[in-house]
Amino acid sequence: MLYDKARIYVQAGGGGDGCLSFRREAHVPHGGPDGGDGGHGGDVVFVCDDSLRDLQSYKRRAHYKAKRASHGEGALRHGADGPTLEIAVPPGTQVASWDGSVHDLLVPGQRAVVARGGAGGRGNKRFTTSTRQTPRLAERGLAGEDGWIDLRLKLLADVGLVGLPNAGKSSLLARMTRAAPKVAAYPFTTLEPVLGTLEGPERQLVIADIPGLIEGASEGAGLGHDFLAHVERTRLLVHVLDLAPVDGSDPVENHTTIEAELRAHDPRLAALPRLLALSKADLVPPAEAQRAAAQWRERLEDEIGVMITSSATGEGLEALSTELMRSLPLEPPSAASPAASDAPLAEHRVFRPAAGKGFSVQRTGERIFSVEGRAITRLLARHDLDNDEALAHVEGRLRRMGVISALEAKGFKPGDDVELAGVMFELHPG
Ligand SMILES: Nc1nc2c(ncn2[C@@H]2O[C@H](COP(=O)(O)OP(=O)(O)OP(=O)(O)O)[C@@H](O)[C@H]2O)c(=O)[nH]1
Ligand SMILES: [Mg+2]
Repeated sequence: MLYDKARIYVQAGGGGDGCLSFRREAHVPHGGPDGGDGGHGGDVVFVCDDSLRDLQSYKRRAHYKAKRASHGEGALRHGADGPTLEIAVPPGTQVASWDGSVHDLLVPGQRAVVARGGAGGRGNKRFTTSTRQTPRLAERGLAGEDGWIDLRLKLLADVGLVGLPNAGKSSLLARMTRAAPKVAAYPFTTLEPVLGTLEGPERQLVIADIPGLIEGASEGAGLGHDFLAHVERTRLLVHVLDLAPVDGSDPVENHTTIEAELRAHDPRLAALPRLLALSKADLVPPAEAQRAAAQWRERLEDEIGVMITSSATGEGLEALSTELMRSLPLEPPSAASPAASDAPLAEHRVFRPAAGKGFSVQRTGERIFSVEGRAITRLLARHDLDNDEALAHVEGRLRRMGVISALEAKGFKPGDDVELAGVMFELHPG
């Protein structure tokens, strides 16, 4: 079973608290503040690891937490940063974060930071000013970012085999490579993608065999839809078309069905170069196979290579291999594939803007106000509000941020209740 999807919860480490401390030495009468800063919390980072094949390990465990940082200490000792938590995923994994950002991890070693550790709090030494020589406040560390991550593995293959169920895709893969996919005389034999390696004289190509597609596959019918993602990153598709379907269906209609499903799934898939492999040629007289091939060449206006193949006799398989090697120029699979090129690599992706500065003020009742915003939340999270000096500092910050004047503009009077990021205060700005 190929585990190609997982959903996990990640949490970056919290920042360490800043330290409130004063120097004490026998022969120094008035020791100054010497509280060190807290460390930075550990980030959560996904790392592309080619020793992994699928997302199996993430089925069993869903929560991943980076360690928090150490707190600052006296004598200006800063807390140690929390270690980065690395989560290894196989090449081809797409990491979709709760905030909407998407990272494609294709190349071993490639990294994507998905959750940043919380900033450390500043120690009291940093709050020394000309008028405040003995600051009795220090900041608390901030919480790390957290949220749900959707992991989706999209196999990295050079060539994808597509076609109706029973068309002979797996038989082709089995004949051309050392892969041993299940082959049987009924539709939907293949239940999950299988990769095989085609050995060329100078290099190898990876071929992906996916479950058969049926009409409506792109909307979820049959098995194929989920697996179309696995051919998204190929550079060429081989459309396998049964020359003599046992169910008596018309190959022309069958061809149209598959092409329409590819388009409906993703226009980029439909835009991939294509070869048409007319399969099971041994089941029809050679002249008939030749005639069919000529008709297909005419129908496709020579835009797509048409080959006659038989996995039973081996006819045309050598030619197909040669054609695949010829039409796929040497380059690493996937990274530069047309289907994947729209999505920038993770390392080029800008993460997200730093803390917003904005806040909003509202009057919520008679002499009651509320102030919200990311900066407000961070400010409050940083301070111990039972500490008078810290509270005075917070009020000073609110004033400098323009929060107090915004409150006054809404009719605020000293002593009124103000809900700051969910906590109620009776505010007496000095
Ligand atoms: N005579 C003959 N039979 C073939 C050939 N290729 C495949 N078959 C038969 O066709 C049936 C289906 O072949 P598969 O390779 O399993 O087809 P598939 O496209 O992988 O089918 P799904 O996995 O169900 O989508 C099997 O019974 C094969 O033995 C061929 O070249 N000649
Ligand atoms: Mg199959």
